Amino acid sequence: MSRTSLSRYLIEQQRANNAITADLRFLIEVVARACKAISHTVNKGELAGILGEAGTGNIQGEAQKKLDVIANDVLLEANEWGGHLAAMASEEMDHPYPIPNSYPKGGFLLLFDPLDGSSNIDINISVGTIFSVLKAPNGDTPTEADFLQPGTRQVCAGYTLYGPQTMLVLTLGNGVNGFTLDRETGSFVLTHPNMSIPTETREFAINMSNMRHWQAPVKRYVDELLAGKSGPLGKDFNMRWVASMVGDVHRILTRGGIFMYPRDNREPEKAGKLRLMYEANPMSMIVEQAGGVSTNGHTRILDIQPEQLHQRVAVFLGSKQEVERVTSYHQA
Ligand code: P6P
Repeated sequence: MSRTSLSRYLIEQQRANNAITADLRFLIEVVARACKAISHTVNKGELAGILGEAGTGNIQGEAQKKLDVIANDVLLEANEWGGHLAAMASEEMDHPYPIPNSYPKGGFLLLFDPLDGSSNIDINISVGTIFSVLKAPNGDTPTEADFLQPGTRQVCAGYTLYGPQTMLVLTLGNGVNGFTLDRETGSFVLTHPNMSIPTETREFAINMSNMRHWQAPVKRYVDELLAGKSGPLGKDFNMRWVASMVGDVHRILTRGGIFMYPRDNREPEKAGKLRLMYEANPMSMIVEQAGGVSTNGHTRILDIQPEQLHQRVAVFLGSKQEVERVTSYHQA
């Protein structure tokens, strides 16, 4: 039997479940096409002279890689003309990008981290694109304030992982499905239907080099993980850290685990390293739709009312049992 393409999956979702409108289907297909182009460019690497620094910085104060800028431009150019968006926002742009007046405007806002994990590009480790879709306000050109909607208002979220396979993982709010890019046909094909995160796990992901900067609840929890079978958790744990959130989240979606990027005392004024609007919120929607849990140590991430477009947040996400455990330690 032939596999289901992304296009067929989206048409069936629109027709059978009214899960999406024709405009949202078109938006997702345009984003998927842009991710194919990014995948092609990422795979060229130094052959195209696109590794290394761009010589510019973003609002996060981070040096931009050439591929950060290229991926951002690919997503802008692919999405600005279609008439399905009112504006876009990106980790790589200080302010939202309004759809030019020369194009029709639509009813959605698209937010993205165009190339997450870009510090891995030059060492040929997996990177990815993360995207989130919100409804746009009626009428005028959206302001930054129009983007500041809690994660529960997302109509769709997904990521594309540029790894040994290029995979697009998507949720429309009714489960999580994974599509693998078939380079011979150029189609994303449904290969991982109804992805689900096991409630329990023996694997954790955190950057251990920051241990001396953690706050007490995180130190307590990680000490218990490291204590293994003879410790209070009564089992041994393994550790992984890809340093690409997309890679760590995909592993957790595939076999369970807990991913942690807590706030720490290096920059106590910052809530954490990861960004709420285009990293934590889309990943939290995906994780919850796959049966997992995602908090900032205190509250459900999707319930957080954003105050700034590029605000940061602490992230604990993945297998329900472990995320609830470390979250409970923050209440103690
Ligand atoms: P560190 C990539 O830069 C990123 O934003 C996430 O994708 C990743 O999980 C994290 O930062 C890695 O941070 O401090 O380990 O380099």
